[in-house]
Amino acid sequence: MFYDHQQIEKKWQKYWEDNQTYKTSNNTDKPKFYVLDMFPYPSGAGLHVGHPLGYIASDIYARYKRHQGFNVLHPVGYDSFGLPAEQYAIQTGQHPAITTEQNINRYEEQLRKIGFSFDWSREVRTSDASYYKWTQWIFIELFHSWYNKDTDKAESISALIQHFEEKGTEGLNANQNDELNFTAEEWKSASEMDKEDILLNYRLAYRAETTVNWCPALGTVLANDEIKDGKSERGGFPVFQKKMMQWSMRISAYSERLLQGLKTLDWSQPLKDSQEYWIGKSQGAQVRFNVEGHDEIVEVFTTRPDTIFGATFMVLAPENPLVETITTDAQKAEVDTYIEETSKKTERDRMSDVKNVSGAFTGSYAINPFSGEKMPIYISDYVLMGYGTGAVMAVPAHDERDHRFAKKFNLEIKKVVETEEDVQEKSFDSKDSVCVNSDFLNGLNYNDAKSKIISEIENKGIGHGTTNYRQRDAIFSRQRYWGEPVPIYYKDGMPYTLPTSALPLELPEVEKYLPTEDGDPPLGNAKTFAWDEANQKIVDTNLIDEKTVFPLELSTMPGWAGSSWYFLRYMDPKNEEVFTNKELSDYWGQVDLYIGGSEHATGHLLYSRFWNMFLKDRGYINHDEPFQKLINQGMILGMSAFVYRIDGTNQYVSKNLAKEYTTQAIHVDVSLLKGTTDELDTEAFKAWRPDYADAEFILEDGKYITGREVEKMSKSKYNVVNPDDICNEYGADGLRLYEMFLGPLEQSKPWNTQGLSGVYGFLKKFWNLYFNGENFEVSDEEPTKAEYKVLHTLIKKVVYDIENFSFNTSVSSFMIAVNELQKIKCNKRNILQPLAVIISPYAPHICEELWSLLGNSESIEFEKFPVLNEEYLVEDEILYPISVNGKMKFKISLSAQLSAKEVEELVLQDEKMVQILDGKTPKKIIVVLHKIVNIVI
Ligand code: ANZ
Repeated sequence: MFYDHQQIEKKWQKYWEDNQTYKTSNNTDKPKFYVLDMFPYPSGAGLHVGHPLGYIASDIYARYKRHQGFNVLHPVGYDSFGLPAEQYAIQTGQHPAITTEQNINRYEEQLRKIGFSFDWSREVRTSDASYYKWTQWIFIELFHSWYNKDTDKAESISALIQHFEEKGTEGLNANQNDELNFTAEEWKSASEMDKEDILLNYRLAYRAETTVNWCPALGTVLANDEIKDGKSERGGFPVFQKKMMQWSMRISAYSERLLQGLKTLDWSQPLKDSQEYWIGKSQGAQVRFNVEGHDEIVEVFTTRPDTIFGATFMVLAPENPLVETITTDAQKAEVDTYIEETSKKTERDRMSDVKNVSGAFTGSYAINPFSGEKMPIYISDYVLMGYGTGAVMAVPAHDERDHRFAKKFNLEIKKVVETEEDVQEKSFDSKDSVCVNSDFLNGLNYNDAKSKIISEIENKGIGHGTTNYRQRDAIFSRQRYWGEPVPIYYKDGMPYTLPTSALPLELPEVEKYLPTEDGDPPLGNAKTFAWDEANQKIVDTNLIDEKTVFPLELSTMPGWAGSSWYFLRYMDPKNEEVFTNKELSDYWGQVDLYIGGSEHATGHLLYSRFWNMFLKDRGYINHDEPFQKLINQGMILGMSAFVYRIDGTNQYVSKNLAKEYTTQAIHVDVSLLKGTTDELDTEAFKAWRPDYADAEFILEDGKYITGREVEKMSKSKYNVVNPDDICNEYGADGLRLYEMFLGPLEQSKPWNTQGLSGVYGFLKKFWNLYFNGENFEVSDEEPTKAEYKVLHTLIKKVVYDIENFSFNTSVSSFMIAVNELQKIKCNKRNILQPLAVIISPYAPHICEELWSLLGNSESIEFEKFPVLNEEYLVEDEILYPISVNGKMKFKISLSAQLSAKEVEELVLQDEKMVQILDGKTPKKIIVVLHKIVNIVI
């Protein structure tokens, strides 16, 4: 019977939509299971076959869990704010909302074609006002919270105010920007402005001066990856490091919890390692050094306080505010020039450039509190202002960067030899270092020496032991248009949150998506974007009078805001009263399985864990960690194709002749190849682009053969394969099976269209099991043991595979089972009916069709997954090979229930054996039960 995949798939996709088959109920007594995909950014290019890989895996798992009797939440949505739509708007004037809508429609159409069991009714879009209303609400909550280190959680800012009113800062243990000290009286007599200023020091969403990459020509702050060699990637304009008032998120308050939480998660070790590295916990000490002739002190953070005897100079970050006060007149010019140079480098450049040591002397000296010696104070860009205290004590004999610096500036190098490790440790250049021996730490191992020196530092009152985290607070403002407006207005320059009743603060219309002439972000172009405090509404910008009408914040939120909590919104996507009802978030709880790309290892997965912990602290949800199990799917690689242009001509030479010329390899679109071969359709190539219209070709055997290479699948490499084309030709079921069949989920693997026909052949064979010629025909006869064995072997294998996320091996088992059933001509209902259920998570359309042909009126989705009966797997008969003097002579089938003795007897009675023995008595008989019988005569 003809397997008409197109008609079948269309029919079932319509059925699922009409019957809302995958709509998830919140009211059920079934246990819950939450399967989530990292939601896509809908780009203009649409999906290629690499995108659905993870979605197919999670869909199989979701369907499997439904068959197992779980209430499965398997939603989809769009991360729809972001740069590409805005960039396009700048070029074309097209409103990003329009492009975004078009892209989403295209994505939805493509996703629906693949037959995912998403509950479409729960779809969210981060750029919808009904969604970002709650992103803004969370921002407001963060603004009104602080981190209490004693209770180890975020608390309401009103609790902090109460503390100030009662005790000032006494007994306060908070996460903050600057250490402040004041009494309750001082707090009470402070002005409202001063109070607000103080509170900003503690808020979890706060405004502070931070160093950013500023590009004056583009009028915007750029992210590190938008800069190449100190210039903007777009336009090549110079970029400077600049201090700007920016919104930040106090994620650093959560560093320890983010670290500890990892232990409770079922994530891969490399993923945990990268989070751990990013958080970067290090234990050491903060030590204060006096500066000769100044009242100022230099405070350093060191992980090796035990090396303080070998500290011979100090290095400050060029941005350290102390630099200005301690630099002598004689050194001022040199120091200023150096600071100016540093401002052109990004932090990343500063960290990665370890070869070129540079710096300047301030002219001042610090005093080593242990040796009493003078230490010249330098500035250098290898010391970063944002880490530790922005200053280091340099120990050139023990630290590589300090060593390079000492060599360059001809500074003293002293090796400290007191601990066992020190003796073993290789010095960078032992010849150039003087050894100092401190009796104080003599003979101690590294850890003991470290604790001893820390207590001594504390005794001397010059510092204390401390833990530092590399993770910084996250900058939250973007000078962009296409993002969530920050719900803040300014009164006398001080930020205030909008009342939640004013939410959503809608993104205003603007004429231009570029910064204003005054250098304000694009929202500065909006005509109606001011807050009327008296009337509690958004009004015309011209009305700003700083009395009752105030300016609103003009920057927008970063891309990660909306994606940091979307998994909670899916639980209750339409709720207008709250971001998600508490009972529902209790019911759905953690995401049980989260699948997505490894590129989100440190960004999204840290920010969303942080927001989730915060919402837990404030009592809105009940679980600390959002994602219990996480799998990173591998990448699908494309097979790029190349033509070889002879330099300076428009002549193209076929691959195997190219060595004879000087050529340049140029990507060609893989759709220009003939069928599934490497041969270029030269006419199609000429028509591809005007540049190639009069291309000439040097052929081999009358053909132009392209070069092929495996690369990341990407539109820019012209190697993308569109899933729509595959669905048309082989069906969504073919695509789904094939993507899984390609290899283990977590590995990267090349896409090779040739393998598709094999999978399609399997589907046809599977289909035909249920047909006799043109007629659907299954028999109600009881299956044989052999038939049951095929079925139950498959159940055992597939259950194991799915539960271990080994989807590729299930596909091979399907093929084996279908081949065997075909061989034994099985058409029994009791085999074929459960078979359809087993295959349905992978190939849902064909299985629904067969299920309905089998006479069922409900969707196959609600059928229980077949249960394994081990009895069918017990072997009845064993086919024993009989080996005589090491040679296999014949085989004999015997009951598996027989003992070794019984097997021996039956073998000896066998007619063939009697002939071989020819009256002799065997010297030895060895029966390996269920395997083989060895006889020596
Ligand atoms: C003396 C010393 C001796 C150091 C030694 C290391 C080795 P992690 O592990 O990353 O925390 N450091 C401190 N603040 C810095 C800053 N703002 N910019 C650049 N470097 C900074 O590294 C901490 C170590 O890095 C500190 O310990 C300090 O150098 C340096 F044999 O102090 B150490």
